Amino acid sequence: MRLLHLWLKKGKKIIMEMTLRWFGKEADSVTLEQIRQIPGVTGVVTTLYDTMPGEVWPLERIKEMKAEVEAAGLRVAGIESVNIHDSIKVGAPDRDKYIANYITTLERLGQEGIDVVCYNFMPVFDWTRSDLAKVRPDGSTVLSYDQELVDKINPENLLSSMDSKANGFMLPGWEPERMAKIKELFELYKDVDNEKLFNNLKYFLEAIMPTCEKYNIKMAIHPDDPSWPVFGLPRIMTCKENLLRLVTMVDSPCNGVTLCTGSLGSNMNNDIPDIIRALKGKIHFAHVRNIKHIAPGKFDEAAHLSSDGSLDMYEIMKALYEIGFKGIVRPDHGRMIWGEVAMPGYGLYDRALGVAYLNGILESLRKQL
Ligand code: DNO
Repeated sequence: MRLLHLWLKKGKKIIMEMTLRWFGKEADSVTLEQIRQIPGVTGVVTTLYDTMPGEVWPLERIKEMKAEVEAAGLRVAGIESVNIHDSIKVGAPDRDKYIANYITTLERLGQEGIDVVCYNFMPVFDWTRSDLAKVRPDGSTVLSYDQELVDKINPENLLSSMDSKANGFMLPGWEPERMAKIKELFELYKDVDNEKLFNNLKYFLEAIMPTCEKYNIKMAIHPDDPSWPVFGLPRIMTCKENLLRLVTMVDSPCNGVTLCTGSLGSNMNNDIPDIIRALKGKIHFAHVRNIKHIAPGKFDEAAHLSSDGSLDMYEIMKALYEIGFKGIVRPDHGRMIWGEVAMPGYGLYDRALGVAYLNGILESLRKQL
């Protein structure tokens, strides 16, 4: 692995490391062996999928996960995600206990040399879509979002309304254990507004930063997806101003961002290359994908190629390159193509095409700039 890294850092400029998200052998239809064959991919981002937010991760399990990935010739380039217990997000009296557990997990990851942790601070739900398999003219399917449709959904029935199109796979953040107590969860957040959420995030970050600094673990918050409030719940990681507030409110080199182009790009007012430049030095992880705007509050996901969607992927990669970003990058949600049956957004084929395309842009950037 060390040789690989020396190779990555060789040449005119240090370059970013291409990775793929992997959901573990129990849940993922994509294997580590397949991932290893995608040109340029050297690592995966993964997690312990059977742990619940708030639990301490067993050291043995972390070691096993690492060993399994390394046996396939890859490395664990980061964790996506160590999820945050709702008590921390709402600032409940028992939050310190869950923060202490989080710190223990970070220490164990740090001891194992894992140094990027992606997390989110979205209330109740992780990312949200209104359709998990919208058919496009070429027969591929994509995830899509339509605020008008979402406004008609009763969140308490959400899981059953989406499940039929999820190819039998569970979406991250939509675990049945959580959905079973969804009323309680909404109740917990009833007095939490954007300011409280920001304060609770600050409290959490201040508590964990000494540990992160000790082990050089870069915390990379994921933007909210879509980047506006959903189901009346507050959402704060939505725009340049709020991301800058996050990185400045707790001043540590370990406090940073997962720059997710698709999540931030859901809001047409977000200028992604501009956000990237503003966050120079604070981006620890990049999720790079394209989406196609249809109207405000309505978008389809797309192939990674610029001309297939509304984002300029060349300008995005150029901005990352120009700020000297040398962290981990991954393609993000792909279309479902060639008859693949996989977790929506996370099949092998279109994400592999995404990697090839992003690698092509990077090669041309490296040779030109
Ligand atoms: C969606 C993903 C998110 C992300 C979490 C990070 O495809 O990018 O589920 O992993 O928000 O905690």
